[in-house]
Amino acid sequence: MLTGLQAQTPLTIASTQRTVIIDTDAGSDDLMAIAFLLSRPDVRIEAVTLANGLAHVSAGGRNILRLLELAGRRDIPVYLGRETPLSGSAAFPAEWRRLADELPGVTLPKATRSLEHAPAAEFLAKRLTDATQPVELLALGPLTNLAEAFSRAPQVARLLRQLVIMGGAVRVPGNLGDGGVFKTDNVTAEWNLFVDPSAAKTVFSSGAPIRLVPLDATQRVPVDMALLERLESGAKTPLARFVAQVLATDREYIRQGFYFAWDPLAAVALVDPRVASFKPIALEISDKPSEQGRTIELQRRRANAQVALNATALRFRKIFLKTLGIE
Ligand code: AGV
Ligand code: CA
Repeated sequence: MLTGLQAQTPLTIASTQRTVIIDTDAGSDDLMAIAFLLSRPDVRIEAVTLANGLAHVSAGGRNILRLLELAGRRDIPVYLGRETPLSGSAAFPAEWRRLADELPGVTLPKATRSLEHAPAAEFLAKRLTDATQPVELLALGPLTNLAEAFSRAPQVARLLRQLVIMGGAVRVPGNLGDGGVFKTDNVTAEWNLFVDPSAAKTVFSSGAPIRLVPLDATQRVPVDMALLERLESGAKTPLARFVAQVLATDREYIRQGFYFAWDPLAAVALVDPRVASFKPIALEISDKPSEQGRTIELQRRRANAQVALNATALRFRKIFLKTLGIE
């Protein structure tokens, strides 16, 4: 039975729908975040851009095309970014990249269309210049494409309605050593900002209205076996079944306690910031080799980001599962 509110939804969609561009490195939790946003009637995804990170951009782009095919959204264009960071040669572990490229055990339809020809940064710089159509940006991987777009057209950063970023570790340790896969002495950086620290520097000094979802918040929202099992048994829609399958590719990390709702939490925070508590903070990105990509808190400086220092796992699960139609 429809409640009064649900019955009215079609009337309210047009006026309250937000326009979002997603920049992603197409890891398993990126795909969960995108499936979540594809399931929200209050969100209009305008485009997806691929950043070099977990997946290689071309493999990630193909996977996104297939996810959009599954969702019946062949109208959303997909653009590829460059294949390397703006500087340095940091990269995610090869095994993680293979999982993201190949998505073993995930069934998706074939794509019936192609990627766009324009590079991601060119599309972003052009699109964001149009101030009459304000847009929100959700960044789920290294910030390479955004930095490139902001360097091409510096004015566009301030034209953004909101820039939600998953990345950084402000008052908690970094996650480069999680699971012992990557050997490093850097205990302060988070992966996304570590992979392209100069891009992160550019974005954090761009003047964009940043809402940051760092490890401080995501570490409060672990994905455990119970959540995976609930998704596996409760999924009734194609997108929910996809989320269960894609999450299962990381079953081992979930079992070991190294898997968090990183990008899904950022996606939920974009539509409902009450899932976390945000505080204005002035942040700078370190490029010292021993702490490359670290988010450093500056005192007595004007805040350049609203930073989530906490999050509510219960609220996250409720919104995420409900949107995917899981009781
Ligand atoms: O640091 C968080 C970022 C998120 O954007 N990623 C995963 C999310 O896409 C890196 C990461 C940390 N631990 C990982 C990661 C793991 N065990 N497997 C894959 N990626
Ligand atoms: Ca990601």
